[in-house]
Amino acid sequence: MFDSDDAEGGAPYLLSVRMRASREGRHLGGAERLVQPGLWLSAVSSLQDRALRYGGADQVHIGSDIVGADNVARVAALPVSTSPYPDIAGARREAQKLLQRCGVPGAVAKDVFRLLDEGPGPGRTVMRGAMLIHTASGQRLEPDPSRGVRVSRMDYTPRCREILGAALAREGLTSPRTMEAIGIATKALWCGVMCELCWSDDPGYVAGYVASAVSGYRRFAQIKRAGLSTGGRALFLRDHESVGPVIERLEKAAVLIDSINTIEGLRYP
Ligand code: WAQ
Ligand code: MG
Repeated sequence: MFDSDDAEGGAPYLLSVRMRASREGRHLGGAERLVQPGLWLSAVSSLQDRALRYGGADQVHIGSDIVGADNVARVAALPVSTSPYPDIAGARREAQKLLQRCGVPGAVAKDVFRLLDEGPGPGRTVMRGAMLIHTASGQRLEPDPSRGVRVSRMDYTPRCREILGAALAREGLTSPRTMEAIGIATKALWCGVMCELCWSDDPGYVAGYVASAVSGYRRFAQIKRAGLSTGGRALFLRDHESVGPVIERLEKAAVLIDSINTIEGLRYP
């Protein structure tokens, strides 16, 4: 563990900066930062870079909200580990086992794999946010099935970003997607989500993960077939969890990731 950065300064508020990029009205992707006021412009500029990486964007929106510093929770990043299975079948077997450990029945897990392969939105489209799924029954709970639920208002402190980034780079993990995904998964679990399954809708990005309190962020080098423009996120909720407050936290609660468990934690378990 290391202490949270005092170097961040004690401003009474942070800025939540959010980017979304689209082409011909179709969502390409989004990303976000949560920063001290002095880092606002560099956050905007990093999100602009990120938007241009999608390629083909014809519209980029970047907006900022002010968040009172007292309302920012500080959490540790989930420990990260990589599955030894390099192939899709092995990855999905392990992913299903990890989900089952959290109470997701095998049949529900398989259904969700199929949804992510086909496109989980209406008419087999890609969603902008995540599916919310009732763990036991597999029932879909997100109010808007094409938008889904966006996990929002989370970021790393500058020092944590640096340390986690360096640790991931030592494992050969240099894509900004990995850090972003660890951030999303960390916040989702903090909000009361039981476990998450994710892979990208980018046809060239075949890695994915399961995140849960028992497995941490368990990464699979290849969990989808290359060339598919489908993917998404499934956030599983416990039976008794009421959906409204979880959505409110996922979308609105501000979370700063200020520590990682240990560098060795990257090889957990
Ligand atoms: N909140 C909820 N859902 C989201 C969010 C968000 N902030 N961002 C993306 N999604 C959903 C949406 O449905 C996208 O279609 C889908 O997830 C995939 O998004 O190397 O890059 O940005 O360890 O394409 C996972 C592996 C990469 C990372 C995931 O997702 C690694 C990825 P993408
Ligand atoms: Mg994408």
